[in-house]
Amino acid sequence: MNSPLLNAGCRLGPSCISLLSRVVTHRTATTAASLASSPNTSESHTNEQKPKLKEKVVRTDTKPRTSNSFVLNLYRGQFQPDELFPYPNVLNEEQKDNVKMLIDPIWKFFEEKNDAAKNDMIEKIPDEVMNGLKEQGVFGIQVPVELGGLGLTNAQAARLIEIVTGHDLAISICVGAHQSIGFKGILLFGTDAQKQKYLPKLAAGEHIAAFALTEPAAGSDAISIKTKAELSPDGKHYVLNGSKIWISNGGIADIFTVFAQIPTADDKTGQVESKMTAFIVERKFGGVTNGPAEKKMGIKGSNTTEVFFEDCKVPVENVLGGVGNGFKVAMNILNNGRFGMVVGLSGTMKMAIRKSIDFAKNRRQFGRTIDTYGNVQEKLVRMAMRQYVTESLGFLLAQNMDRGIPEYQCEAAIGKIFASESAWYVLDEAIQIHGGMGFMRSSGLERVLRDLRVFRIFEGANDILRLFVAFTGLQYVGSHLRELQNAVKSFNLNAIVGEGSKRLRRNIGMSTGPNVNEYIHSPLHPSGLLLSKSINRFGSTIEQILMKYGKTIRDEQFIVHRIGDITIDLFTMAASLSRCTHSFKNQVPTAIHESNLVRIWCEEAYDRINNNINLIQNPEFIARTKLMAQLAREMVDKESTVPVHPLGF
Ligand code: MYA
Repeated sequence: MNSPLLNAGCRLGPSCISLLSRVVTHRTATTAASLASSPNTSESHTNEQKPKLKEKVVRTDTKPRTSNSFVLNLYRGQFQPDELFPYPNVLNEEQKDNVKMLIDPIWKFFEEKNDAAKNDMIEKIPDEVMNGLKEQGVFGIQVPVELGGLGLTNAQAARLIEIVTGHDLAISICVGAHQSIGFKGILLFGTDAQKQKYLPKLAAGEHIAAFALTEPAAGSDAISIKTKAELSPDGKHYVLNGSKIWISNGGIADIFTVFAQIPTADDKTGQVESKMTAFIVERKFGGVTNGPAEKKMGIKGSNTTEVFFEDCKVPVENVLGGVGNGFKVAMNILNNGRFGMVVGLSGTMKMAIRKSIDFAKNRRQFGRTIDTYGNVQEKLVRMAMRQYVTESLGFLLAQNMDRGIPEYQCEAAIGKIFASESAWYVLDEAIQIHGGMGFMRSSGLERVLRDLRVFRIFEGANDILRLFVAFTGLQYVGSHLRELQNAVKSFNLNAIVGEGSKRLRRNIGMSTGPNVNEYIHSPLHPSGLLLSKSINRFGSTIEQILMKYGKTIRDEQFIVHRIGDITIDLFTMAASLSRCTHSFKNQVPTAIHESNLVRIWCEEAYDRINNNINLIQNPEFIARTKLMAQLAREMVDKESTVPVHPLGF
């Protein structure tokens, strides 16, 4: 009999499943909430012990991990609707009115009082603009009202961030580095005393904050920072020494969230371990200096500098989130702030689309306005699709965070990747539609393109985040494969039927996948079916990949990167279908237009997914990846391109 379970057993046997289960580690989701509830745990990783992205250790945990994360469950070929359907709608009328009241004055302020082109030219945000933004409350959007902020929820904040970022990316970075990451740690993990002490002045913009993680030798590999914090002999303060680079607001900040290693000797072995820890550091503690403002490609109005700590004394009560929790504090701050980038860049895209439409409607060539040509029409629609999907992702994320969904790190990472790549695409196309005009400074588009370049690099480089999403998903599957292995050993029928029958359906080609269309409005069913088929195929592909590569999958970045791409396509299909279903159900007047954007998006995403799955299963592609690795080595050895010049000299 061709039972899929027996199949798996026959081909590989339970011991092979055991091998699979050892491929991937069991990753425990760490949420802001769980960290906040145990602020003083001293569990830590030393630099030496810490597994790196490229060399994961294998754990022996046997309990399967459960999660409602939509993205994680895709890796099991499952459609987990809880966090996606229906599309959340968290704001009540009063909350909506509160934000609406803020939008107009902020919009007016940007139109009348700020000149983004001038800020770019002088490489500074003028004091009067900074002061105007402070008066509008823009520096304390999410600080509770009783501590002097606007007290907005994530969804409310998202609506404002969209407007700020749509007008001026450099200002958005200044304001975002201040609150999205600079003092976010105090909001998330601060003790009451820390909140009372720091938040009122930060919310008023009287103090500016910065987030100091990156170091010369620790960019994407954030865990290997070298800045040291040593406890003083009287145990009253830590002495901080080290330097940080590319710190947004570094030259203007009064308060820093700084990450440093605390060397700690083990009582028994005497071995020194480093405990990465977050600290709230005031510039006025002394020993804090900064370098000159960096000369950058874009976001020039925002201030970026090196920051140096030299024997800076930080009181022990300024430890943030507990000794040894620094890495998780950093990751949770970044996860929590990412929705801002997603919605903000949606605002940027909208601005560029409006400009492009205005231009195309008025520009006549060959006797017609250019908006009537298919070339331009395709560009406009592709730009609008990307903006729609980004907006759907951003407001899904922000509202899910408001709903208290605890685990959203993969969804946030996908949002960041998708938004930054889409905004780059949209601005590039906007310039193309404008032709020569787009290349001129006066169009205002070349500045935005320059500003946008860094968004694919900072706050987690997209290449690294793609791997992060894929490895997190693979690890999640690993824990369930272990469950299957245990079920085989103990003949647990329920588990076997659960996992096994899915495989059976797949193997005999019966199932078209999970019943996605139950959750989707009927005009969207053809797209729902594509999503359903894709999830099903993805789940079985992940299984096959794990069976084929075992633990060596960690070294297969050519493949893992594409698994990341497939995940992004699946999640964007689902998020846009969810939002559009919401639009139909709520009789939103643009629902039909939205459904047509979503239809094209889903059909094309489906093709990309199949293409990527075919690639990673294709031996010829695998051979090409080996060839590419070899060619890259030859180039690196030669320190240049390899071919001899066609003229021979
Ligand atoms: S700030 C600098 C940004 N820097 C980075 O983002 C660093 C990127 N690096 C990383 O994210 C990590 O090092 C990676 C970890 C992912 C590479 N959530 O074994 P591991 C847990 C929750 O995978 P590694 C800037 O640019 C993981 O589960 N947990 O670690 C500012 C594991 O836990 P456990 C996570 O191989 C720009 C443990 O950590 C996450 O070393 C200015 C170890 O993990 C996660 N994400 O690689 C922007 N990751 O041990 C301004 C890992 O329990 C803002 N873990 O299994 C602009 C905003 C605009 C808005 C405007 C507002 C107005």
